[in-house]
Amino acid sequence: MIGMKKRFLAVALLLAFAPACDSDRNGGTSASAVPDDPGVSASTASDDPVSSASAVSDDSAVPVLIRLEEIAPKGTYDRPTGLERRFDRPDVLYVVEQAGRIRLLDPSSREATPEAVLDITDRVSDDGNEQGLLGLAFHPSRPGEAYVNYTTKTHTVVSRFAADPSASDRLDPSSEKVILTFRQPRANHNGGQLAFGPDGMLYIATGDGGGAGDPQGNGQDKHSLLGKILRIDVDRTDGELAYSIPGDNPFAGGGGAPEVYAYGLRNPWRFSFDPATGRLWAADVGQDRWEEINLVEKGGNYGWNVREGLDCYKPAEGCPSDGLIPPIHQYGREDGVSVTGGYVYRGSSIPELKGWYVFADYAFGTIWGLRLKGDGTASHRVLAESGLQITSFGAGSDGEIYVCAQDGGIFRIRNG
Ligand SMILES: [Ca+2]
Repeated sequence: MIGMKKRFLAVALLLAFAPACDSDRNGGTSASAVPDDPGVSASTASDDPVSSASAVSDDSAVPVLIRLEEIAPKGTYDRPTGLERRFDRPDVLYVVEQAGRIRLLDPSSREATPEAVLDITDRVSDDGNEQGLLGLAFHPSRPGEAYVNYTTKTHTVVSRFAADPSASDRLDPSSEKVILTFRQPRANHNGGQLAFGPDGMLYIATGDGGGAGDPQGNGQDKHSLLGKILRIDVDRTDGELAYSIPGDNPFAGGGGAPEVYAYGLRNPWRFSFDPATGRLWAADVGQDRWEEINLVEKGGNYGWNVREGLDCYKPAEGCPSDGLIPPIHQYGREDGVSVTGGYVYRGSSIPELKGWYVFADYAFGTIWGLRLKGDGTASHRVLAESGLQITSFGAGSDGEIYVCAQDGGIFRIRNG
């Protein structure tokens, strides 16, 4: 556990990294650790079979260190931003490329130029560092149906593509149906993750719209779609909408945008559902100090831009805490500058890692494991220093976790 003394060091590092904070999705942060605050409610923690089964008070049951098995060498993919799967094709994966392509990944055959499943580079803008094709989710029961999240120069677009009738492995670029689109005031902080939850709803991560410190206050604005995790039902339309609002969304009856599921987020860069517990884990990239891991609950307010991690942000002192859910974990500038969220490990090749949430720092390349303890707090440890710029993770149908590197390499986490 990192001590508070490191915060002094973090101040110096903060100065070094500060100019980068607003120009990319990197935010920064300093020190550590498990908060004294009630990070997660006891009821949330107690229904986790993993944490309750391993309710130990120390970290003696920590997993072994891991190694990264190269599945595709660098240069195979073009700036991957995600790695997804569809339920009817358990043996292959789909790599999302920032410029606007989706390519197959067959771990059993190392193709130098993997087949393109979809190419929408004609409508995706990746001019900005954080723009591009940022998310993909296949429908959980109609596998030929894909949902993507990308940016144009001015907007986020969430749309659906159908299978190519002449080649069911491919998606038909002419079949695009825009589901939801909204303006992005700046090029950065676009979120972009898509995932279907255990409830069959489509969850969408959006950033705060960019600009240092969330100048428009989007994170706390319940009526804005920015700085949120949204939840929509794509199986039903509603009047002009290409989707419908789940009846139990927090603001389905008013008080905010009905699509909002959770708010107070800055730039949630990758979220995932733990298939064993249904929990939604989200990493939120920090501004100047703290990178966060959050357990996201319906209607939850994760604090930005009132707070950055556990600290006050606006106002800098005396900020309120009522109703704000602190991160389950945060780390600071001496440990990294931009968190990349991952997955809870549910594979079988590393038994000691089962139930641990695996995540990384994009710039430092450190990969951590974090688990909930019986008391609802979290403990974490370094699993590997990868030396990679880790843009995203992915989980195979077997629960094994994959790593996407900025240089186009793909790796699988293996027992060290
Ligand atoms: Ca927060």
